[in-house]
Amino acid sequence: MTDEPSRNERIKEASDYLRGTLAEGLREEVTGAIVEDDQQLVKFHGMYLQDDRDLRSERTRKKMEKAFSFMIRVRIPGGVITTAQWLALDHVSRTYGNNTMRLTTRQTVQLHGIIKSNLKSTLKEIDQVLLGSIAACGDVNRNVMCGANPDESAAHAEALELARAISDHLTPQTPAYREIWLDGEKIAGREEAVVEPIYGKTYLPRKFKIVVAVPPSNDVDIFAHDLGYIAIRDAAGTIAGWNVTVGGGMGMTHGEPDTYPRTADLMGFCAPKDAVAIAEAVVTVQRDWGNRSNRKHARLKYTIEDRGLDAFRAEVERRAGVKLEAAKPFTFTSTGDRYGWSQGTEGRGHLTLFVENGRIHDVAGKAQFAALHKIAQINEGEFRITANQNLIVADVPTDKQAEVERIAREVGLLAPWSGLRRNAMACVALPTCGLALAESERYLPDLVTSLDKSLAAHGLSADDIVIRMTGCPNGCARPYLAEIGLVGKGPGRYNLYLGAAYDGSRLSKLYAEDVEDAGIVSALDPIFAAYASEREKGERFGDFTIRAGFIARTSNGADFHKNTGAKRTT
Ligand code: SRM
Ligand code: SF4
Repeated sequence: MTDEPSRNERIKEASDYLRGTLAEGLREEVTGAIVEDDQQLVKFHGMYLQDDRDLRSERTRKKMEKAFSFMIRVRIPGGVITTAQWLALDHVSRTYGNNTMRLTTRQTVQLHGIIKSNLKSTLKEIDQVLLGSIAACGDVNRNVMCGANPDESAAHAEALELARAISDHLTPQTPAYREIWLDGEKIAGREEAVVEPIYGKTYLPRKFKIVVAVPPSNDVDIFAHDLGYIAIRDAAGTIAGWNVTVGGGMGMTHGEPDTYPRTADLMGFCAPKDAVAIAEAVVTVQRDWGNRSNRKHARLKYTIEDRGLDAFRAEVERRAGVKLEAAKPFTFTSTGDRYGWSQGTEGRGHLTLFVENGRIHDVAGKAQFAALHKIAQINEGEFRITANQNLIVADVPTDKQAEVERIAREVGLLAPWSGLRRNAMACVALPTCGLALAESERYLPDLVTSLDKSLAAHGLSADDIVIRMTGCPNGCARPYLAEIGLVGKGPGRYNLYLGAAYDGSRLSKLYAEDVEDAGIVSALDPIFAAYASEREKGERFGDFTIRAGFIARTSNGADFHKNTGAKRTT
């Protein structure tokens, strides 16, 4: 392995703080695409060049260029968006996009299908409601997540404040976004220390993800992220400080065992006043210590594996000028959302809706896009996007609650009864994701219907079991933290993972390889049967699969690929 900087490092270095030739490429009318180096840079501006993979072979046959368009990912710290902002995104999706909005596993909205010539108009409209897409993707800190748990209103407010403060502090400072997309004046020739005081010219070695969790809910899946904060409350219920976690991540590559998912380590406890300084220090240590030659080994999780947690903590403490205390006790109970109404403050209510795999569109009998448009008009408050791709209509006054509920119910946005579907999540995959090896979002709903039949036969329909699917091993729906994880291997084929913890604290392990549709149901059916008859009181499905001998326990990342222990087959 060479220590030469990777190609992406050279692109960043030469980009003049993320400008590259994007402005020129936008003016180029002979193609709907942009040049290769700019395809990497545009990610830092929150966009991906994609093509409709359903149309690829037809267009190749007709000797046409691929059906190129862009995906724009908006930056929404904590997933909290005003209904006015929602309506603006709704409008740009209908005007420039593909008439859908996609809630993501990082509490943001993605708009797909925007052609090159409409990018600037789209981003200008988004800017008018004080939203943007800078750093929603790329080698920088991404959208900062915050537990959406509607039952914890007071703590949620403090957690959201921290998420927003960290997000603001770590937003890239380059004027490139404003110049290119919003026709801002070109500001050139400033010193690096002024342009990007935290990131410098080459930004981070890889993407970086931060979350804030409010126990007992682990709805943000804190252990899947580079950096996390767990709210620790005092006797009065206010936040006394934060446990800090580092080194989580999901991505891996099939057949490459030195790539693996990893759950974050607890690094210590910090006072509220030090939380942002700790974030900056963690980011700059990773900036300087992270691997810049091999992008498959460039996430913080590998830096921590390579250098050790103690050395990493010492360097963070030195840079932040803060001595971390020992982590405080906390308990997480689940990673799921709490559907239905929750009581807010001042008589207002929060309604958590079920949005299957985060896809909001109007299909026959289920005009969910239109319904949410109506709800956003009625409720002049906020929407909160959850890390499970769902939506909370927040702060609904008493006199509007019945109407909001009626509209949501009519289009199937209230939570389904099946415990599996309530806890299901799938990544986007085909047709837009260029990395997908198999279907995910378009397939999981049908698979859940088949699995529900099997669960019903064993009397398990109402049991909460977490299932997640991705179209490739990158892990965008965090499948290795699901009690049932399905990861695309090739068209119609999936690897089946079992044994993760319901509270999101333990990874799963590979149970069966290359399984197809009916094979998934027949692999799981005997395990459901055994769970129904042998489980102990309150025992979760993931824990049961380990105790009953179906799968070995994974202790952490490096252990993920080791298949230790006997496997019970029926
Ligand atoms: Fe992701 C790449 C979609 C959350 C790990 N992810 C992609 C791309 C951009 C494909 C690409 O690079 O060309 C996908 C675009 C699909 C499309 O057509 O829209 C994509 N990721 C998504 C979303 C939309 C999935 C979803 O269904 O909601 C999520 C958007 C999050 C956001 O709003 O910011 C999304 N991605 C995640 C998560 C989960 C999370 O962040 O909590 C992970 C695992 C956690 C982690 O980062 O370790 C994740 N995405 C990846 C990876 C693997 C990274 C790695 O360390 O190996 C890639 C590929 C890469 O970076 O090379 C990737
Ligand atoms: Fe695409 Fe793979 Fe992410 Fe799914 S997990 S959205 S297939 S990159």
